[in-house]
Amino acid sequence: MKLDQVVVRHVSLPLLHPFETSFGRTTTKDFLLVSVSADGVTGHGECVADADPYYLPETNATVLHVLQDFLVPMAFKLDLDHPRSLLPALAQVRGHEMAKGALEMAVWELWARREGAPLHRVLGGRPGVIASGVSVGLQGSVEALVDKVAAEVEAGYKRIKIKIKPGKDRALVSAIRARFPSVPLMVDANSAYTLADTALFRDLDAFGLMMVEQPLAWNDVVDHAALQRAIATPVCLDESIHSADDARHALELGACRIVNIKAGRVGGFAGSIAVHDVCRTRGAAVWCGGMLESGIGRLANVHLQTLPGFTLPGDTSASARYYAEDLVDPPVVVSRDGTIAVPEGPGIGHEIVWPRVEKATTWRREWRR
Ligand code: OSB
Ligand code: MG
Repeated sequence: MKLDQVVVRHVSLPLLHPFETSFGRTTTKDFLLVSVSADGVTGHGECVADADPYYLPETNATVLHVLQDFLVPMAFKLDLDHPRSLLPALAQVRGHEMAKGALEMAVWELWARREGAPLHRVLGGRPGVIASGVSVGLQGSVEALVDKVAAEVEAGYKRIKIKIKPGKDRALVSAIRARFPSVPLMVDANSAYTLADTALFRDLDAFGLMMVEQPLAWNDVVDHAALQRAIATPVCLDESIHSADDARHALELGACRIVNIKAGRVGGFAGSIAVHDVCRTRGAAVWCGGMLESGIGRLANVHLQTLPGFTLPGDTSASARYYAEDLVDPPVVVSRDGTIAVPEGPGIGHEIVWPRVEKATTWRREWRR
């Protein structure tokens, strides 16, 4: 398969509620939507880069640059036998996993549509449902957070993740545990702490958390290994893992026991499958992270987490928690039992509502082979 055309749209969608983490507050989701065409069929991939480099170094601007000047010209030279061949063919470009991932996921989606198959089938997953969890951002007060968590527990979500940062940690966990002694609960620090905070994480051991996600620096595994040795709660890595080798190194060092897989952070679906396989072989659980995606990226996440190693509920929750109107129809919905149905239609499996995409598009670039 030779790609004929690549289109990149910059899409700006207002969030229903601001989402706050230790690295900042997001009120609008600004992302790049990559569309690839071959022989009259088009597939789509949602990029997970943000406008700013606060989560990881890539931004929408670096993604555009790397796609335009390197990845798209390289991809136009290929004759692909399968989407899994794309990521290795882009290896001359070091890093830039989010740029690679957006292009690569669009190619898998195109491939699935060509086959008339749902994405999960070409990825090697299964039909059915996936277990849904939520990520709750930092709130204005402890009471507001507990109320928010109560609403999500009530809605049926199978696990609750809360964001923490220095000064907003113990008290939040303690208040939630006082009200919900046994709800599956975890925290995500987005790299806000150092080894000097080891005592805090020892204290958190008392709350029976499922895991603590990325407590230390985004580019560190050595200190995470020291922290994991010092605490009972499993450490989960997010920001630190960009490839199967990163996962292997982290597990080898004892830096984590669980890995959060975001396809866009590991170069796309082939990278995700490779991280998944490394973890599965070594007995480490994985789950699927989220980046506040629109329905396009959200559905890609739904399909990905049907692979057998995704044994823990992920961060894929209902579209309605984020957007007044999603870009896909139907939107992603969560049942009363905390599950999401895996679509059976071709590709991501729900219709993309193009008038809504066009309305939210602020600029567009297009390249032809
Ligand atoms: O660290 O998992 C994270 C959102 C933006 C950036 C980083 C993260 C997150 C989330 C939200 O936790 C997950 C979601 O609901 O999409
Ligand atoms: Mg995280």
